[in-house]
Amino acid sequence: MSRSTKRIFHQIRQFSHFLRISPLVQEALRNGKGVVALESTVITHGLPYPHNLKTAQELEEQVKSSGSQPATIALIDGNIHVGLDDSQLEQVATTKNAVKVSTRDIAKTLVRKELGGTTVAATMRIAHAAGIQFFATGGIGGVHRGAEQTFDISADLQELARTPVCVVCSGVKSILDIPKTIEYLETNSVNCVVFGKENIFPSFFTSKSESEGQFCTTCFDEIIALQETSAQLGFSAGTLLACPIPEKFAADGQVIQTAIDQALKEAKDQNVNSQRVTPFILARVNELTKGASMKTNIALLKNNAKIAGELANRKANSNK
Ligand code: PSU
Repeated sequence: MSRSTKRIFHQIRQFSHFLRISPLVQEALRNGKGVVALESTVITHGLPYPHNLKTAQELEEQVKSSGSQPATIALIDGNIHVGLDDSQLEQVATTKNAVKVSTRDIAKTLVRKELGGTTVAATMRIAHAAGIQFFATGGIGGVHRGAEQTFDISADLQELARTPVCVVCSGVKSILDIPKTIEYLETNSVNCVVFGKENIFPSFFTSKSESEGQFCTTCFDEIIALQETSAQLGFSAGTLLACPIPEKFAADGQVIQTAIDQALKEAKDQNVNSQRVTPFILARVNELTKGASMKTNIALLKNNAKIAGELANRKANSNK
Protein backbone atom coordinates (compact mmCIF):
# COMPACT_ATOMS: atom_id res chain seq x y z
CA MET A 1 0.00 0.00 0.00
CA SER A 2 1.44 3.41 -0.99
CA ARG A 3 2.03 6.12 1.62
CA SER A 4 -0.73 8.30 0.22
CA THR A 5 -3.24 5.40 0.25
CA LYS A 6 -2.27 4.65 3.89
CA ARG A 7 -2.81 8.33 4.75
CA ILE A 8 -6.28 8.32 3.20
CA PHE A 9 -7.23 5.14 5.10
CA HIS A 10 -6.10 6.70 8.37
CA GLN A 11 -8.22 9.79 7.73
CA ILE A 12 -11.25 7.76 6.68
CA ARG A 13 -11.00 5.59 9.82
CA GLN A 14 -11.74 8.53 12.09
CA PHE A 15 -14.93 9.33 10.19
CA SER A 16 -15.74 5.82 8.93
CA HIS A 17 -18.70 5.25 11.20
CA PHE A 18 -20.50 8.20 9.62
CA LEU A 19 -19.03 8.57 6.11
CA ARG A 20 -21.21 7.61 3.17
CA ILE A 21 -19.14 8.11 0.02
CA SER A 22 -21.26 7.81 -3.14
CA PRO A 23 -20.38 5.04 -5.62
CA LEU A 24 -19.27 7.59 -8.26
CA VAL A 25 -16.95 9.40 -5.83
CA GLN A 26 -15.57 6.08 -4.53
CA GLU A 27 -14.84 4.95 -8.07
CA ALA A 28 -13.12 8.25 -8.94
CA LEU A 29 -10.95 8.10 -5.80
CA ARG A 30 -10.05 4.48 -6.46
CA ASN A 31 -9.08 5.22 -10.07
CA GLY A 32 -7.05 8.31 -9.21
CA LYS A 33 -9.46 10.63 -11.05
CA GLY A 34 -9.66 14.29 -9.97
CA VAL A 35 -12.34 14.88 -7.32
CA VAL A 36 -13.67 18.28 -6.20
CA ALA A 37 -15.62 18.77 -2.97
CA LEU A 38 -18.54 21.23 -3.02
CA GLU A 39 -20.08 22.71 0.11
CA SER A 40 -23.77 22.78 0.97
CA THR A 41 -24.29 25.83 3.23
CA VAL A 42 -24.48 27.81 0.02
CA ILE A 43 -27.44 25.54 -0.92
CA THR A 44 -29.20 25.51 2.47
CA HIS A 45 -28.54 29.10 3.54
CA GLY A 46 -26.72 31.03 0.81
CA LEU A 47 -29.21 31.03 -2.06
CA PRO A 48 -33.03 30.85 -2.12
CA TYR A 49 -34.98 27.98 -3.73
CA PRO A 50 -35.07 27.20 -6.69
CA HIS A 51 -31.81 29.09 -7.49
CA ASN A 52 -29.99 27.00 -4.88
CA LEU A 53 -30.89 23.68 -6.52
CA LYS A 54 -30.18 24.89 -10.04
CA THR A 55 -26.83 26.33 -8.97
CA ALA A 56 -25.85 23.16 -7.08
CA GLN A 57 -26.57 21.13 -10.24
CA GLU A 58 -24.68 23.60 -12.43
CA LEU A 59 -21.64 23.51 -10.14
CA GLU A 60 -21.53 19.72 -10.41
CA GLU A 61 -21.76 20.06 -14.21
CA GLN A 62 -18.89 22.57 -14.26
CA VAL A 63 -16.67 20.15 -12.34
CA LYS A 64 -17.64 17.26 -14.64
CA SER A 65 -16.96 19.28 -17.79
CA SER A 66 -13.48 20.00 -16.44
CA GLY A 67 -12.82 16.26 -16.32
CA SER A 68 -13.24 15.76 -12.57
CA GLN A 69 -15.84 14.16 -10.29
CA PRO A 70 -17.94 16.47 -8.08
CA ALA A 71 -18.56 15.50 -4.45
CA THR A 72 -21.19 17.70 -2.83
CA ILE A 73 -21.03 17.21 0.93
CA ALA A 74 -23.97 17.36 3.38
CA LEU A 75 -25.21 15.76 6.62
CA ILE A 76 -28.41 13.76 6.23
CA ASP A 77 -30.17 11.65 8.84
CA GLY A 78 -27.14 10.98 11.06
CA ASN A 79 -24.68 10.35 8.22
CA ILE A 80 -22.04 12.39 6.43
CA HIS A 81 -22.61 12.18 2.69
CA VAL A 82 -19.78 12.77 0.24
CA GLY A 83 -21.41 12.91 -3.18
CA LEU A 84 -25.19 13.25 -3.37
CA ASP A 85 -27.66 11.66 -5.76
CA ASP A 86 -30.39 13.75 -7.43
CA SER A 87 -32.98 13.20 -4.71
CA GLN A 88 -30.52 13.98 -1.90
CA LEU A 89 -29.49 17.19 -3.64
CA GLU A 90 -33.15 18.15 -3.92
CA GLN A 91 -33.70 17.28 -0.25
CA VAL A 92 -30.81 19.55 0.77
CA ALA A 93 -32.17 22.38 -1.39
CA THR A 94 -35.77 22.14 -0.16
CA THR A 95 -35.51 21.31 3.57
CA LYS A 96 -36.78 24.43 5.36
CA ASN A 97 -35.22 23.84 8.78
CA ALA A 98 -31.77 22.73 7.56
CA VAL A 99 -28.97 23.73 9.92
CA LYS A 100 -25.70 25.45 9.08
CA VAL A 101 -22.90 23.09 10.05
CA SER A 102 -19.41 24.32 10.80
CA THR A 103 -16.78 21.92 12.16
CA ARG A 104 -18.03 22.34 15.74
CA ASP A 105 -21.57 21.40 14.69
CA ILE A 106 -20.78 18.14 12.87
CA ALA A 107 -21.16 15.95 15.98
CA LYS A 108 -24.30 17.68 17.26
CA THR A 109 -25.97 17.52 13.83
CA LEU A 110 -25.22 13.78 13.57
CA VAL A 111 -26.57 13.15 17.07
CA ARG A 112 -29.79 15.02 16.31
CA LYS A 113 -30.05 13.56 12.81
CA GLU A 114 -30.69 17.03 11.40
CA LEU A 115 -30.21 17.96 7.78
CA GLY A 116 -27.00 19.99 7.69
CA GLY A 117 -25.48 22.25 5.06
CA THR A 118 -21.71 22.18 5.58
CA THR A 119 -19.70 25.42 5.65
CA VAL A 120 -16.22 25.75 4.19
CA ALA A 121 -14.73 24.61 7.52
CA ALA A 122 -16.86 21.47 7.87
CA THR A 123 -16.58 20.64 4.16
CA MET A 124 -12.77 20.91 4.31
CA ARG A 125 -12.57 18.60 7.31
CA ILE A 126 -14.86 16.01 5.71
CA ALA A 127 -13.21 16.27 2.28
CA HIS A 128 -9.82 15.66 3.90
CA ALA A 129 -11.19 12.63 5.75
CA ALA A 130 -12.44 11.25 2.45
CA GLY A 131 -9.09 11.84 0.72
CA ILE A 132 -10.23 14.79 -1.43
CA GLN A 133 -7.65 17.56 -1.94
CA PHE A 134 -9.59 20.19 -3.89
CA PHE A 135 -12.70 22.10 -2.92
CA ALA A 136 -14.62 24.85 -4.72
CA THR A 137 -16.85 27.48 -3.18
CA GLY A 138 -17.87 31.14 -3.55
CA GLY A 139 -16.19 32.86 -0.65
CA ILE A 140 -14.79 31.73 2.68
CA GLY A 141 -15.81 33.15 6.03
CA GLY A 142 -13.23 35.45 7.59
CA VAL A 143 -12.60 38.06 10.24
CA HIS A 144 -15.76 40.13 10.65
CA ARG A 145 -15.62 43.90 10.70
CA GLY A 146 -15.53 45.01 14.30
CA ALA A 147 -14.01 41.66 15.38
CA GLU A 148 -11.85 43.54 17.88
CA GLN A 149 -15.08 44.02 19.86
CA THR A 150 -17.11 40.91 18.91
CA PHE A 151 -14.37 38.25 18.47
CA ASP A 152 -16.36 37.08 15.42
CA ILE A 153 -13.87 35.13 13.34
CA SER A 154 -15.09 32.34 11.09
CA ALA A 155 -14.07 28.77 11.89
CA ASP A 156 -13.20 28.54 8.17
CA LEU A 157 -9.90 30.24 8.99
CA GLN A 158 -9.08 27.79 11.79
CA GLU A 159 -9.77 24.92 9.46
CA LEU A 160 -7.53 26.40 6.76
CA ALA A 161 -4.84 26.59 9.42
CA ARG A 162 -4.96 22.85 10.12
CA THR A 163 -6.38 21.01 7.12
CA PRO A 164 -4.35 20.52 3.93
CA VAL A 165 -7.08 21.06 1.33
CA CYS A 166 -6.90 23.58 -1.52
CA VAL A 167 -9.94 25.88 -1.32
CA VAL A 168 -10.73 27.52 -4.67
CA CYS A 169 -12.83 30.62 -3.99
CA SER A 170 -13.17 34.33 -4.73
CA GLY A 171 -11.41 35.26 -1.54
CA VAL A 172 -13.25 36.77 1.34
CA LYS A 173 -16.69 38.24 1.09
CA SER A 174 -16.57 42.01 1.00
CA ILE A 175 -18.94 42.07 3.99
CA LEU A 176 -15.91 41.04 6.06
CA ASP A 177 -12.63 42.70 6.99
CA ILE A 178 -10.35 41.65 4.13
CA PRO A 179 -6.98 42.97 5.47
CA LYS A 180 -7.53 41.38 8.91
CA THR A 181 -8.54 38.09 7.28
CA ILE A 182 -5.35 38.04 5.23
CA GLU A 183 -3.31 38.82 8.37
CA TYR A 184 -4.97 35.92 10.17
CA LEU A 185 -4.16 33.55 7.29
CA GLU A 186 -0.56 34.69 7.31
CA THR A 187 -0.27 34.21 11.08
CA ASN A 188 -1.54 30.67 10.62
CA SER A 189 0.82 29.85 7.73
CA VAL A 190 -1.92 29.27 5.17
CA ASN A 191 -0.74 29.43 1.54
CA CYS A 192 -2.62 32.40 0.11
CA VAL A 193 -2.43 32.53 -3.68
CA VAL A 194 -4.15 34.90 -6.11
CA PHE A 195 -5.08 33.15 -9.36
CA GLY A 196 -4.19 35.79 -11.94
CA LYS A 197 -1.48 37.93 -13.43
CA GLU A 198 -1.59 40.64 -10.74
CA ASN A 199 -1.19 40.09 -7.02
CA ILE A 200 -4.41 41.86 -6.06
CA PHE A 201 -6.63 39.96 -3.65
CA PRO A 202 -10.22 39.80 -4.97
CA SER A 203 -13.13 41.31 -3.14
CA PHE A 204 -15.74 38.60 -3.85
CA PHE A 205 -18.30 40.62 -5.85
CA THR A 206 -15.57 42.59 -7.60
CA SER A 207 -12.17 41.47 -8.81
CA LYS A 208 -10.03 43.83 -6.74
CA SER A 209 -9.53 44.80 -3.11
CA GLU A 210 -6.83 46.98 -1.56
CA SER A 211 -4.96 43.91 -0.28
CA GLU A 212 -2.39 41.52 -1.72
CA GLY A 213 -2.06 37.77 -1.43
CA GLN A 214 1.21 35.92 -0.78
CA PHE A 215 1.90 35.71 -4.53
CA CYS A 216 0.01 35.32 -7.80
CA THR A 217 0.15 32.70 -10.52
CA THR A 218 -1.85 31.36 -13.44
CA CYS A 219 0.09 28.09 -13.54
CA PHE A 220 -1.79 25.01 -12.27
CA ASP A 221 1.46 23.04 -11.98
CA GLU A 222 2.86 25.65 -9.61
CA ILE A 223 -0.22 25.43 -7.38
CA ILE A 224 -0.01 21.64 -7.35
CA ALA A 225 3.73 21.81 -6.56
CA LEU A 226 2.98 24.25 -3.71
CA GLN A 227 0.53 21.79 -2.14
CA GLU A 228 2.91 18.86 -2.60
CA THR A 229 5.89 20.74 -1.21
CA SER A 230 3.87 21.89 1.81
CA ALA A 231 2.95 18.24 2.48
CA GLN A 232 6.57 17.11 2.07
CA LEU A 233 7.59 19.76 4.60
CA GLY A 234 5.07 18.34 7.05
CA PHE A 235 2.93 21.49 7.03
CA SER A 236 -0.68 20.82 7.85
CA ALA A 237 -2.21 24.14 6.74
CA GLY A 238 -4.35 24.40 3.64
CA THR A 239 -4.07 26.51 0.51
CA LEU A 240 -6.41 29.34 -0.37
CA LEU A 241 -6.63 29.93 -4.12
CA ALA A 242 -8.36 33.28 -4.58
CA CYS A 243 -9.88 33.59 -8.06
CA PRO A 244 -11.09 37.08 -9.05
CA ILE A 245 -14.50 37.08 -10.67
CA PRO A 246 -14.12 37.56 -14.45
CA GLU A 247 -14.71 41.25 -15.28
CA LYS A 248 -17.70 40.49 -17.52
CA PHE A 249 -19.61 39.21 -14.45
CA ALA A 250 -18.43 41.75 -11.88
CA ALA A 251 -21.35 43.79 -10.67
CA ASP A 252 -21.09 47.48 -10.00
CA GLY A 253 -18.84 47.45 -6.95
CA GLN A 254 -20.10 50.73 -5.51
CA VAL A 255 -23.79 49.68 -5.63
CA ILE A 256 -23.01 46.48 -3.77
CA GLN A 257 -20.70 48.25 -1.31
CA THR A 258 -23.47 50.71 -0.38
CA ALA A 259 -25.88 47.81 0.14
CA ILE A 260 -23.32 46.00 2.30
CA ASP A 261 -22.85 49.07 4.51
CA GLN A 262 -26.62 49.35 5.01
CA ALA A 263 -27.01 45.61 5.72
CA LEU A 264 -24.17 45.71 8.27
CA LYS A 265 -25.86 48.60 10.06
CA GLU A 266 -29.21 46.76 10.11
CA ALA A 267 -27.55 43.60 11.47
CA LYS A 268 -26.04 45.67 14.29
CA ASP A 269 -29.31 47.51 15.03
CA GLN A 270 -31.27 44.22 15.09
CA ASN A 271 -28.64 42.42 17.21
CA VAL A 272 -28.03 39.76 14.56
CA ASN A 273 -24.91 37.95 15.66
CA SER A 274 -22.71 34.85 15.44
CA GLN A 275 -23.62 32.30 12.74
CA ARG A 276 -26.69 34.30 11.65
CA VAL A 277 -24.66 37.29 10.45
CA THR A 278 -23.48 35.93 7.07
CA PRO A 279 -26.87 34.59 5.83
CA PHE A 280 -28.62 37.77 7.07
CA ILE A 281 -26.22 40.09 5.25
CA LEU A 282 -26.16 38.07 2.03
CA ALA A 283 -29.97 37.94 1.85
CA ARG A 284 -30.32 41.64 2.66
CA VAL A 285 -27.67 42.70 0.13
CA ASN A 286 -29.49 40.66 -2.50
CA GLU A 287 -32.77 42.45 -1.69
CA LEU A 288 -31.15 45.86 -1.73
CA THR A 289 -29.35 45.24 -5.06
CA LYS A 290 -32.54 43.74 -6.55
CA GLY A 291 -30.90 40.41 -7.29
CA ALA A 292 -27.64 41.73 -8.81
CA SER A 293 -25.52 40.33 -6.00
CA MET A 294 -27.05 36.84 -6.39
CA LYS A 295 -26.34 36.80 -10.12
CA THR A 296 -22.73 37.76 -9.43
CA ASN A 297 -22.49 35.19 -6.65
CA ILE A 298 -23.65 32.38 -8.95
CA ALA A 299 -21.28 33.46 -11.74
CA LEU A 300 -18.26 33.35 -9.46
CA LEU A 301 -19.32 30.03 -7.92
CA LYS A 302 -19.41 28.50 -11.41
CA ASN A 303 -16.09 30.03 -12.41
CA ASN A 304 -14.45 28.64 -9.26
CA ALA A 305 -15.95 25.16 -9.77
CA LYS A 306 -14.52 25.11 -13.29
CA ILE A 307 -11.04 26.14 -12.11
CA ALA A 308 -11.08 23.58 -9.27
CA GLY A 309 -12.21 20.85 -11.70
CA GLU A 310 -9.37 21.69 -14.09
CA LEU A 311 -6.85 21.81 -11.25
CA ALA A 312 -7.92 18.44 -9.81
CA ASN A 313 -7.88 16.92 -13.29
CA ARG A 314 -4.39 18.27 -13.92
CA LYS A 315 -3.13 16.83 -10.64
CA ALA A 316 -4.73 13.45 -11.40
CA ASN A 317 -3.06 13.35 -14.82
CA SER A 318 0.31 14.39 -13.45
CA ASN A 319 0.17 11.40 -11.06
CA LYS A 320 -0.27 8.92 -13.92
N1 PSU B 1 -20.47 32.87 0.93
C1 PSU B 1 -21.62 32.90 0.25
N2 PSU B 1 -22.65 32.14 0.67
C2 PSU B 1 -22.54 31.33 1.77
C3 PSU B 1 -21.30 31.31 2.51
C4 PSU B 1 -20.30 32.10 2.05
O1 PSU B 1 -21.74 33.63 -0.73
O2 PSU B 1 -23.50 30.66 2.10
C5 PSU B 1 -21.14 30.40 3.70
C6 PSU B 1 -19.94 29.44 3.51
O3 PSU B 1 -20.40 28.13 3.75
C7 PSU B 1 -18.95 29.85 4.58
C8 PSU B 1 -19.88 30.36 5.65
O4 PSU B 1 -18.15 28.78 5.02
O5 PSU B 1 -20.87 31.10 4.93
C9 PSU B 1 -19.17 31.21 6.68
O6 PSU B 1 -20.01 31.41 7.76
P1 PSU B 1 -19.44 31.91 9.17
O7 PSU B 1 -18.97 33.31 8.94
O8 PSU B 1 -20.61 31.83 10.12
O9 PSU B 1 -18.32 30.98 9.56
